[in-house]
Amino acid sequence: MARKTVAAVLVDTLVAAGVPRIYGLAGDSLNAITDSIRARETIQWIPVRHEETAAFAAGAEAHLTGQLAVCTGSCGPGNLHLINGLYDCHRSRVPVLAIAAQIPSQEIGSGYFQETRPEQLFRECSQYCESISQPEQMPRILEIAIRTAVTRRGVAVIVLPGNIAWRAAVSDQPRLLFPEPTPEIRPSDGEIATLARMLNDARRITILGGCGCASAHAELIETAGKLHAPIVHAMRGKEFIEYDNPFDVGMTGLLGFASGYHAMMNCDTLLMLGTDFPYQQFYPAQATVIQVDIRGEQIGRRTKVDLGLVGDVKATLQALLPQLTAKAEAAHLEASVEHYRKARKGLDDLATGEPGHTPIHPQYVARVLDELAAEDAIFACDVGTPTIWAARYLTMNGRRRLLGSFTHGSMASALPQAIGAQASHPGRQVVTLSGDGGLAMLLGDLLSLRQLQLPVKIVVFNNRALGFVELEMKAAGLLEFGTDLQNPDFAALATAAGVLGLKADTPEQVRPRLAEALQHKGPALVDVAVSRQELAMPPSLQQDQVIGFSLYMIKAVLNGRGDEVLDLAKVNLFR
Ligand SMILES: Cc1cc2nc3c(=O)[nH]c(=O)nc-3n(C[C@H](O)[C@H](O)[C@H](O)COP(=O)(O)OP(=O)(O)OC[C@H]3O[C@@H](n4cnc5c(N)ncnc54)[C@H](O)[C@@H]3O)c2cc1C
Ligand SMILES: Cc1ncc(C[n+]2csc(CCOP(=O)(O)OP(=O)(O)O)c2C)c(N)n1
Repeated sequence: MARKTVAAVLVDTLVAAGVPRIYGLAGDSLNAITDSIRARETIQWIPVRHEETAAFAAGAEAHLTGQLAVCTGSCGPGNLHLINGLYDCHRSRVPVLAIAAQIPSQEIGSGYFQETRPEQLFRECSQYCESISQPEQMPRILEIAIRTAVTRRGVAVIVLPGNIAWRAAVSDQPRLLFPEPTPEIRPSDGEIATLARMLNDARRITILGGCGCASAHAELIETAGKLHAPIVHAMRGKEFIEYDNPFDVGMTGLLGFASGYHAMMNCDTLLMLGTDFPYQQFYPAQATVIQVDIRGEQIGRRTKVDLGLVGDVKATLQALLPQLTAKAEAAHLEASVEHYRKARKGLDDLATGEPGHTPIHPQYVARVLDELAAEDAIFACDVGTPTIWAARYLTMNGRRRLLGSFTHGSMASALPQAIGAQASHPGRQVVTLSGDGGLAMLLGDLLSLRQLQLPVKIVVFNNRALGFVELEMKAAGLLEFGTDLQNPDFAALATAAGVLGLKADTPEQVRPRLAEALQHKGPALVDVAVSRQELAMPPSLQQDQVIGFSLYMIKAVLNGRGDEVLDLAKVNLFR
């Protein structure tokens, strides 16, 4: 019997590791791999129009499932296109394997057609990045790559020359077929006792939770209940923390709620659980800070820390809870929750759509979408103002999910992430909140929705501008420049691409068009004409108050309400 090729062993190893599909774009140097996929029914090839889409899609799948997802690109420009999506996966710490095909091995070093150095290019956005230069390395190098991606939660890249992929393999089967290890990681007993003592002695505790709380909802709520602690969340924690949470006081940060900001600033002890919330200015200067993170190297990156503990949030809280004394006083919690109620109402009041009043408030679009979307919808929002609307108006319930390029902060993530979400979750409703700039950036993959029969719903917040950048320019006192977008009729464009294309130009059209799109069996796009200058500067503020205070201005402006400006200025600038 003929020996298997290296590519066949590669594909068999991925199948044995439970990989159901590979996102990519075919090319000569990938032929051995795509040919092996073609011959198998246990793994699917998902063709996209741009390799960046493949990487974002794999990242979305990995985030939603927690399992390894795979993308690939052909040699030179093909795999180079993966890089921005892979950076996003790397920064979001999702287990993704990228297969970077390489030029024929005998040509490496000669400046050959399409020659690049993937093992150097991808090193910075990966946990592991190695080349396979001879058949003897397969499947061992691939298995090390898989184990690294899974255990270190990140990107692994293998570089494989097309000619080596066609060679006869030496070993013909995967070697690592053990179940996924699930160790429990928590601080030592002595550290837990110290943590309990510090929390029992504190008076005004605020919890800042992030996506490290993903599997610890019950423990988090019980801890907050005992400590009478308001819970602020960082953006990537929203989907795991906000729901069924009587202690929720919203998000902090530039896009956050004033209540989240104040709950952090007014505490005497801040308990950070599974978060790497990046903005130093939003941490309290005087409070005692305790940080729990599964990775020791994350501790103390953003603020000074008085107690740093390495552990999984769930396991740590489980060990801690029996040692906590329930607090009697709840003034800090009550004030924070009341502030949140007011902040929430303030934002809800902005999300109106009076008939005949154009242009449409984007907040209204997001609120109606939130109402109409399925209880288990998967949302993907673009970087730009759609991030703001998603953070403020999408209600999480423990079943809904939220995807975005939150840490890498790349435009154009929503459509490709939606492709990965829909491919890996065929029965689920997948909806994007797309910027007009973001959608245009990877527009080619609109075509993939029809080709792959993925019923993704795209909602375009069409403000005819790079709106978020305009806002930043305004806040910095600059004149807007280079932010105009001359857009096509996105609905007509969608129709031409075989996608149901709808338009909403007035507030009264928003609900019926969104409903029609969500009910449509196939892919659909709703082009909504939203206002460009939604977050106007407050009229009561004089120019001289603004100069030099751009951070606080942007914070206040992004908070959505002018009246927050003076409030925040008082607290932050003049103390
Ligand atoms: C335009 C734009 C504006 C933004 N504005 C804001 C804003 O105003 N406010 C905001 O909050 N964010 C904002 N973000 C997002 C922000 O950049 C960060 O990505 C986000 O705040 C990080 O959330 P996180 O701490 O939950 O996740 P991460 O940064 O991913 O941190 C999670 C941490 O948890 C640890 N961890 C993982 N699993 C566990 C576990 N089981 N147990 C213990 N630890 C664990 C990890 O090691 C990591 O340190 C914005 C993003 C964009 C694109
Ligand atoms: C790839 C990339 N390029 C540029 C930026 C800088 N940037 C951040 S938001 C934004 C504007 C996004 O515009 P659009 O998608 O139209 O959304 P809007 O803010 O107008 O709603 C830009 C240019 C970025 N984050 N990523």
